Amino acid sequence: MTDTLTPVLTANWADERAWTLSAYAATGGYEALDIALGMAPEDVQTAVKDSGLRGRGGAGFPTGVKWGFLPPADPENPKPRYLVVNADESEPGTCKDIPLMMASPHTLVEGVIISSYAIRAERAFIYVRGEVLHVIRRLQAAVREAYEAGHLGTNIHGSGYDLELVVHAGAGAYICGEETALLDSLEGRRGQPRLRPPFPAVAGLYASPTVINNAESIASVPAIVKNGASWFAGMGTEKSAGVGIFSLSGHVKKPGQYEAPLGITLRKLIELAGGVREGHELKFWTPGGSSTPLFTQEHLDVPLDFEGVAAAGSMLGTRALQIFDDSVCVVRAVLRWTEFYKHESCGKCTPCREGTWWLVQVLERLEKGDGKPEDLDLLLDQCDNILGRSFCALGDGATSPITSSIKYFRDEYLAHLEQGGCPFDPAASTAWA
Ligand code: L3W
Ligand code: SF4
Repeated sequence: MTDTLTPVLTANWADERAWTLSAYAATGGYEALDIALGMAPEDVQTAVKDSGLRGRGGAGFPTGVKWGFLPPADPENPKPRYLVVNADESEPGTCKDIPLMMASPHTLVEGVIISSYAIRAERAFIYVRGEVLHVIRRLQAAVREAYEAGHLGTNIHGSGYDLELVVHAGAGAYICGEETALLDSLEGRRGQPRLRPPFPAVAGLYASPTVINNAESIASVPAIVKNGASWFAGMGTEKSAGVGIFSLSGHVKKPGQYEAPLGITLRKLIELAGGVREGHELKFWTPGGSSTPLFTQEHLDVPLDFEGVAAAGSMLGTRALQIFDDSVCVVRAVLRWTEFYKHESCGKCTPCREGTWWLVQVLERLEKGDGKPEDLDLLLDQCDNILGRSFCALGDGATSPITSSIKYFRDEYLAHLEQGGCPFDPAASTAWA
């Protein structure tokens, strides 16, 4: 594992015209498509599988393995196959797919074409969150350019392969980033999670076999095809191959996206980001967005790969590294996240719909100075009634910041009780929000 930056997806972001087809083509764009179209679809699948690429949307499921779950075509009951890109980026702190699509939309479009070819899909969708109008426009422009250049449509590059690609704007609900809620939304219904199994690979969009992958996962495919599976597998760690975009936000001097091999540490990333802001120390951070248990100073050297983070008690998630220094009240930060989960709960299941409401009530009264001695136990009990009892990962995720913050900062919760409210200077404490 090397711990230096390795720009692959971010290589051309400094070029302010990198989003145009001409700039993309000038740096070898769409050459991977030619290579892929010269291969059998199964061989492209094998290359992605051998590369070790794992889903970049949070769960880290092996991409090539997921593609392999599509059932074989049934001549008795022919069904279309779909590729759906989950670009509904909305996990708090996660800010990698949006800059990727803004800076280099053709990387994603080329990834969509190659991946669709690999799974023999003739229709693909990019589902983008509706609030990011600038991203939607940029993607639509890129798709238009790709059609005009013959990279999309019928008989792509004279190969006989046809693909239609639609950019679809969601309506701004966090739950639509959950893959089955996304599919419901794409079908025109209110986005709520479906029971799995069947997984989308078997019965997804319009009940047809569907591969759904995160935007960064699909955008990684052209470089894998071009440079080879072993090139990608040779970076990162044995089980968490390749490079990924780490998003640093909050109290670092140079927040932004840092593309590095999986397995890099936060200590190194903070160094690259210029350090924690002057006069302060790191207090806590999220390894993969607010749905992943918090880490502290003691986790600075945890390797940021799927196994390393799990062994230390959290999840790599979306590599959304939100950095909080010692000016921040952890109870207040956790309350803000919990308000988010309460607001975004889709309401389908009781533990999450009712539980997130109750969590906010208790955290709010602690922060305001109306807490009761039994509130810490009550919070943990509420979390216990949500975790593992919710219909989807949103409910589980809502408990992560609470249980982990009580584990590492119990004294700070107790100080709220003893001092009749937040012991922090509210101005400093809210500086990050
Ligand atoms: C066929 C099987 N397919 C699993 C597929 C499944 C899915 C993928 C992973 O949640 C997590 C969540 C967030 N046959 C299969 C199968 N699959 N078994 O593999 O599935 P799963 O259930 O492990 O995860 P998920 O439902 O995709 C993702 C966490 O990531 N997260 C991310 C949040 C990110 C955003 C965002 O803004 N982008 O919301 C952060 O931690 O909480 O735990 O495709 O179909 N037998
Ligand atoms: Fe909806 Fe929350 Fe239940 Fe998920 S856990 S189905 S978001 S109510």
